[in-house]
Parts: sequence; structure tokens; C-alpha cells
Amino acid sequence: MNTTILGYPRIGARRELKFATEDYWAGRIDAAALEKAGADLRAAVWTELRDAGLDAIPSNTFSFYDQLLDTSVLVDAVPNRYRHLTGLDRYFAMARGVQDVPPLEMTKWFDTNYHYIVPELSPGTRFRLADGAAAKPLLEYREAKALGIETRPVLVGPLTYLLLAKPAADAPAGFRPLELLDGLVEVYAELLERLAGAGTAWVQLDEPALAADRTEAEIAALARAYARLGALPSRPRLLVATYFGRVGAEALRVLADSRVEAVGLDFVTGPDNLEVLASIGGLPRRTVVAGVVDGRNVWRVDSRRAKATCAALLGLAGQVAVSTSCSLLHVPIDLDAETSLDPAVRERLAFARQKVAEVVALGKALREDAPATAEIPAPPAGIDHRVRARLDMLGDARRGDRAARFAAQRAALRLPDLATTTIGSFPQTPQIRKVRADHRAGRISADAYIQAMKDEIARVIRLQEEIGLDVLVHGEPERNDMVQYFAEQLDGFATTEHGWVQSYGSRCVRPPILHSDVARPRPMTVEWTTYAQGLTNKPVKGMLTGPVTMLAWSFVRDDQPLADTARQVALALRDEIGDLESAGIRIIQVDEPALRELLPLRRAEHAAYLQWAVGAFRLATSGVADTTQIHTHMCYSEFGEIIDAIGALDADVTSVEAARSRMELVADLRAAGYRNGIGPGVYDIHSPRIPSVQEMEDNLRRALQAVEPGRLWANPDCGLKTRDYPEVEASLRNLVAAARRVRESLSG
Ligand code: THG
Ligand code: ZN
Repeated sequence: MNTTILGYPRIGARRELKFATEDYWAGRIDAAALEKAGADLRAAVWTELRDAGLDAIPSNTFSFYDQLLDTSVLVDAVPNRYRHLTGLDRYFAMARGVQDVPPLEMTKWFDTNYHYIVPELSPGTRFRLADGAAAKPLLEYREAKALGIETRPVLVGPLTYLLLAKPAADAPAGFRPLELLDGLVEVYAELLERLAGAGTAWVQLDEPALAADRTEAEIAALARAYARLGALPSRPRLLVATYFGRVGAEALRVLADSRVEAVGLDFVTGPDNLEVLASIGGLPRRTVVAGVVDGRNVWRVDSRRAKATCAALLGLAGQVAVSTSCSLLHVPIDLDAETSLDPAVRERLAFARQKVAEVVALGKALREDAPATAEIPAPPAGIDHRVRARLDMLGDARRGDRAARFAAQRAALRLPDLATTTIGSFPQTPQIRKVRADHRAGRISADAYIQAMKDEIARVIRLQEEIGLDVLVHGEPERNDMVQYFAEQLDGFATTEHGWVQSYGSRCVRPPILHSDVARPRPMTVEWTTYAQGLTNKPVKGMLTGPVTMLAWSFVRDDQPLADTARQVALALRDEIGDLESAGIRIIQVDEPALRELLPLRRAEHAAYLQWAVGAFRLATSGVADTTQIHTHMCYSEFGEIIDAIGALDADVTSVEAARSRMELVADLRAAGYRNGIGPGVYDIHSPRIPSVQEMEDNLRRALQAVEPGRLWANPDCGLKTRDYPEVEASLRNLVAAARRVRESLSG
């Protein structure tokens, strides 16, 4: 092994996989046609990688939905509720649910924007190597071999699989999936033996869980698993791939003491892996697969640095192979597909296809001990001296006394107790999407577009007035995505035409590229918001995306600390908030759904992260008068580890997902010292069902046990853009009725 990558995008350059799976779900194509689409995509990737000159090619990186789900099927960890189904129907039911059978849970893959399907295990789970089509690593290996391409099947490692699993609902309290390790390792042992029988020379076991804090018991489990697999009499050679950060010295020592032939280390997110490796005396008889090409970001490799890392490794490892830091799943496929990028930005970029070429070139340069080609350095990021000077002047920023703000806002806004509102977006109907698409393609004039958006805003305002909501929104018909919309208007960001990255299943996002200093050339939301405010006497809430979420869902420059970049975005938002305030907008919401997502994998780094994340939010929101009310919204989050940070944001009102946990979060927030307004989502918008007045009333009363009526808000738990109007109208009417009932009982 000399050059390799840890994985490749599977959606296809034109998102063929997305369209094929969605066609299959809609009944437009049959299973055979879907299987054929999958086989074509796999063959295209293997061929491309071989032709690019990569000498070790991964397989089993394809998936019809998700690699963790594939693993659950492979080891037969299928909950009983899906067992009446078979094949693809069973597989997709686990991912998406069917009629009365809910799907498995989905959650974030480490600190990326990819989501995996969470294995659900109980003490009764009996792992077994699936046969037939479910034995996917074996089938893919043979499929590639039939094309004349030798591959290295990639498996989710047994430790990572169990650490990412959750106990089934009926598991006894205290049950930990890791208790099932020995049984799972036997299935891996059987699989490795069968792969060896089929001629497989190498297998990759992904253990990214080793880049997070691990307990002694978990390290002991790692040792047991790899002692067993290493000792198999007949097996392929093993590459244990770690990524997403620095591996603990204890974990690395365990791998060094095992018989695995190669260890993958991420030198992009975890440059100090070099020191960890040195601290255990290196891996003198093994291969280190050096992740020097960034698999998670879009920048061209700094080949001098990459070569220096590889050179340092030569003294610490038996052999060195050049690789990506992690799977290329997290970057778009082909820079050549982009036709309208600024050349100065484009020159700095490499997408998956270009990164494979970088790995090959680095491998060649290392072998020949000379630069492969005369390299033209990438141009530097654009610098905005004005933005930098203003940020230096601003320093730390915070708002004044909470009690004074509360009183000032009570007097200025005159809102009732349990004020009702929504999170911001209203349904994005097919008509709205079509108008936006027609505008983008130049099929309708700018005037016609503006008029259509205004008509929609007027309709949404009338509807909210008629329903009787207290704080209105304009509904966001003009926005495609809450990050991309702002990126398109800010200097320092580029957006792509085809830069799709899988987010979950068939769903993709096109993360903007934050390449230079960020500045706001002109107001971004003021016209739409003031138009809406002009139509009503009720307050209209301005809607913005917070600095952390802007970074989390973009590709961000790596030539300065994230904290500095966050402050630049925050300054642009601060100016926008100032303009909204000057234009008469009295309530402004700054969403931070991704605050939890960027939390570092290692606890020792949490405090520093939360400090800059909170600082950026406060910089954005602290320029307003006491009478102006700042809201924030968070979702997809486990709040536990960030609960203090939510308080530190010091928003006047925080709305959060809480319906599924029956409002427990309200008491948790108060217990953590949070004293500002709270809008616990009183119904779950992710389901089409219409919540009754009674259940929302119950939720509000439960919340009132922990917060006073003047600080409690009644709202859904997230934006409404994915829902239909009939549902939304009915649900919001019930919500308003529930708030009124509670108010009346309080005053009566
Ligand atoms: N925006 C961005 N990132 C996100 C979310 C977001 N990451 C987390 C979460 N939300 C992911 N959820 C989704 C939900 C839906 C879609 C993608 C990610 C989706 N995508 C369309 C598709 O694949 O067909 C394409 C959307 C488009 O046309 O832009 O539906 O909200 N940045
Ligand atoms: Zn939300």
C-alpha cells in the first residue's frame, strides 16, 4: 500500500443515487432498476480510482442509505418490528419507517453534517453474519474483482459500531451496547475469514470513536476485540482507520500491541498524532496510513506540509502510505463541474476527484523523493482591513442588565403572558419553489419575482393575524436554505452549482465555501422584513442565521482560527441587526441549531469552543437597545453539554425542541441558572399529525411549573417549511387556543 483513500462519495456526480432511491420509494422504478443504478455507481467509482493511479482502492463505501445501517443489517441487528419485511423493504423501513412502524433514530456522525442511522440493541440481540445480499462487503469485493479491480473492503469497526448504538426501549436500565462486544467480534471474525477465502488482501476497520475521550473499560474492549481479530489463523491484513482527531496514546498503544498490520491517523484534524505516535515509540513494523489530504474540507493540499509530515513519519513507522484524513464522503465530487467560481477561489480548491489526484501525486513525490511537478502556490485569502479594524475595536461585547431589558421590553412590546409565535419559516409550497427556480434561471423578471414574494408574505401575514398569533414572521419564501441564503449575499463566501454533499439518506446539501474575510456589502433581510412589518400592527420578528451555524454548515477557511472567522460573520450579523432595528423591527431571532454540532469530540476542548461560540453570538446580538428583543432557536440538539452555554448566549428568549421530552428541558434550563424567556416547542413539527389543544395546554402547564407566565412562550418546536398549509393552519389554531386557555385560567 502506497497511496489510498479511506472512502469516496456514493451519491454520484449528478446525484444519480438520490434520484434512483427516490424513484424506487415512489414506485417509479423497481428493485432491479435500483440495484442496477447502485452497481453502475460502484463500477464508476472503482474505475475512476484505478484510472487515477491509486494503488489501494476501498470498496463497501457505497450504501443505499447509510453505512451504519448497512452494518446493522450485515450483523443481523434488526429489531423485531422490521422482521416481517425482507430485502430492500426491510432496509428502507429501518431507515424511514413504514405505516405503523417507526424508523430507527438518526443522529450526527461525530462533528460532521452527515447523519447515520442509530443501531438499536438490547441484551437479547444475537449477532449473526447475514447471508445473500446483506453480506455486502463480500459481494462488493467480488463485484469489483469481476471488473478486474482489487479492493479493500471498508467496515465500521466493532468498537465504534457499539459505541454509536443505543439501547432499545425495552432494554433494562443500565444496559450498555458495549456489553455485546464479544458476540459482535465473532461475527467480524467469520466475515474476515470469508473475505480471506474470497481472496481479499486487506480490510479497513473504521474506528473514529478513538478520536474522542475513551474510558479504561472502552480501551480494554478495544484490546480484546483486536486481539481476537488479529489472532485469526486465516484473515486479510487489517488497517484500523482512525479519523476526526487525535487518537489517545492508550488506544494507539493497544493497536501497537495487537497484530493489526496498519493504522490510519488523521494529520489534518489531529496534527498532534505525530507526537502521540512518537510517545509510544512509533509503529516500527507496521504501515501508517497518513491522512494528510483533508477529507472534510475543500482546500487544495499544502503539499510541502504534507510531505514534511510523511517525512517525519518515515522515522516512526515501518512504512508510510499517503491517504485522506477521512472518507471523502464529506466533500463534493468534482471541481471541474463548477463553471462560475471566481478563478482566485477556484485555484485554492480540490473536491473529491481532485483530492484523489493529490494523494497520487504526493505518493509519487515521496517515492521519488522530489516534487512531482513544479507547484504553483494557491492564492491567499482576501483580507478586509476595515472588518479587521472594526473587530479589534469591538473586543468583547455583551448586553446590559437582564432585569432592565425584561422591563423595557414588557413596556415596549406589550405582549401577553404565554405569547404565541412560530420559529420563522412557513411552508415552502411547490409554487414558491417554482418562482424561485424561475427567477434563478432568468425565466421571470426581478420585478415579477419580488412581487410574487411580496404576495406570499402578505398572505402569510394575513393568515397569522387571522389565527391570532402575537409575534408574526414573514415566512421566508425567498430563502432556499438558512445558510446558503446568507452566504450568497455576504462577501467572503462562494456558492457552488453542483457541490452536493450527502447529509442523510437521499438528502444532500450544498455547503457554501467561506474563503476570505467576511463582510456585508448591503442589508440582506431588511426589505422583506420591513415590507411584512408594514402590513400589520403586531410585531414582526426578523430572522437571521447565527455565526456558529453559518460556519458549521459551510466549508470554512483553515488559515485562521474558527474563532476569528466566527467574529467576522458575527460582525456582519451585528450590522444586519442594527439595520433591522433602525427600520423599526423590535424582535430579532438569531438561530443557532448547530451550536451543539461543533462541540469538540474531546472534553478538554469544550470550554474554549463554547467561549468563542458564545462570544460570536453576543458580538452579533449586543449592539441593540434594551427595548429590542433578541430570540434564538436551537434544535437537533442534545442540550446536556451545552446547557450553560445557552444561558451565556443571553438571548431574551430561547426556543428549543422539547415536545418529545415532555417539557423537561424547561426545568433543566432553569436548574442551570437560565432566567430569560423560554419557548419550549409545544408540538413536534417533524410529524404530520395535528396536535390537540389539550396536549399543548398540558405542555404549557407543565412548563409553567418551572417558569413564570411572563417568560413562557408558546411555539412549535421548529420551522414549518417542510409542512403543508392545511396541517400548519390547524396546528397553529390549536396552539393559540391552548395558550388562551392557560392565560384565562391564570387570570381567573
Ligand atoms: N441546512 C444546511 N445543513 C443542514 C440543515 C439545513 N444540516 C442539518 C440538517 N439541516 C440536515 N437536514 C436536511 C434536510 C433536508 C435536506 C437536506 C438536509 C434536503 N435537501 C434537498 C435534497 O437533497 O433534495 C436539497 C435542498 C436544496 O435544494 O438546496 O431536503 O437546513 N445547510
Ligand atoms: Zn429548528
